[in-house]
Amino acid sequence: MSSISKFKKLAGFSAVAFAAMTAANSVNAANWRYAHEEYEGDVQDVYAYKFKEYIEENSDHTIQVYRFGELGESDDIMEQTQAGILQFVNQSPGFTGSLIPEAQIFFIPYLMPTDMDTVIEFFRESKAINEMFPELYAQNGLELLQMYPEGEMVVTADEPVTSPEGFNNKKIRVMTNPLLSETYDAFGATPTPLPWGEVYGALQTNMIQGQENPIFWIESGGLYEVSPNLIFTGHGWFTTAMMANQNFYNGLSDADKKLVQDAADFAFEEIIEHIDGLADEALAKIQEASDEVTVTRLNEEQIAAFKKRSPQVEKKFIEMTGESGEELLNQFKQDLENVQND
Ligand code: 6CS
Repeated sequence: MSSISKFKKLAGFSAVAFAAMTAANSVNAANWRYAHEEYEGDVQDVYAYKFKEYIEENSDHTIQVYRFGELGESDDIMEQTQAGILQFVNQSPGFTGSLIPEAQIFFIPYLMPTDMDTVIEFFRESKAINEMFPELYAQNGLELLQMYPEGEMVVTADEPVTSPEGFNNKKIRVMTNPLLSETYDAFGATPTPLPWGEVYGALQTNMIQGQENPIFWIESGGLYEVSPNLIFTGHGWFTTAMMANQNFYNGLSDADKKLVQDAADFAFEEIIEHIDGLADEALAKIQEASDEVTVTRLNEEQIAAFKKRSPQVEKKFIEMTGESGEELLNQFKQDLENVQND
């Protein structure tokens, strides 16, 4: 056989093999749907796009990301995930707390430290976060892939507040879990649970007089325009969680399960970098955009007056969650102690 015909035969074989390989890949390649609760460029969006980037660079699968409002409110995207319409969802414990009562642990005030490095180490090391929570989510058909912090909680109100008395007769919007209502009740306010989509309008029309959220969100959602007094109470961190429908996850090959886990870890590392300095940048943007904004940082004595109200919320948490909540709380405290003593 001449070398030309040998080459032709080889080329023909390669073309067939290549076509067969491509067909096999496209049979295995999936398009996975992933919804989160925020807008373009916000923390959950950055996480989702980093997850997508990893999956798409390391497999033939693709990820379709849906942002806030595209598929409804936070509770809607959770329902769609439990029903298997979506494969992945990012929902914060602020909403999941009504489904998984133990997830409300993040709303016991002054449980979490304010220092960011300690908080991040806690998320990395905590047995409560990395071993106990996945079991609780699994009981609800969810494969918990990552819990991560978004930023320190800051309260905004219609006037600067420095004491629990200052919150009297103020309706403060809370996410829709019962423990967070207990927290604001303990803080002296009238808690008002609302889904996110109603918050800006309710502040604008004075149906509510305040709310709490991390600074980046107060900036990106324009909340400072309608609730310009920022109060740093130091009482907690906004935490969120990314998960998969468990039937979908269990049906994946071992290689795809590893891919998903690795993508979740990759996105976590990226998000830790992303949130570093984010609050300061967002505060600077707010102060540049508005001269109505005030910033109040509570001093130790003022914080102590709020902190004094924390044990009653902790008691409520145990009442709401029973033995499993108490066990989780004990482990959570132990994990915090471990990272604080490092
Ligand atoms: O306050 C809320 O409801 C929203 N806050 C943040 C930071 N992310 C999503 C959530 O829906």
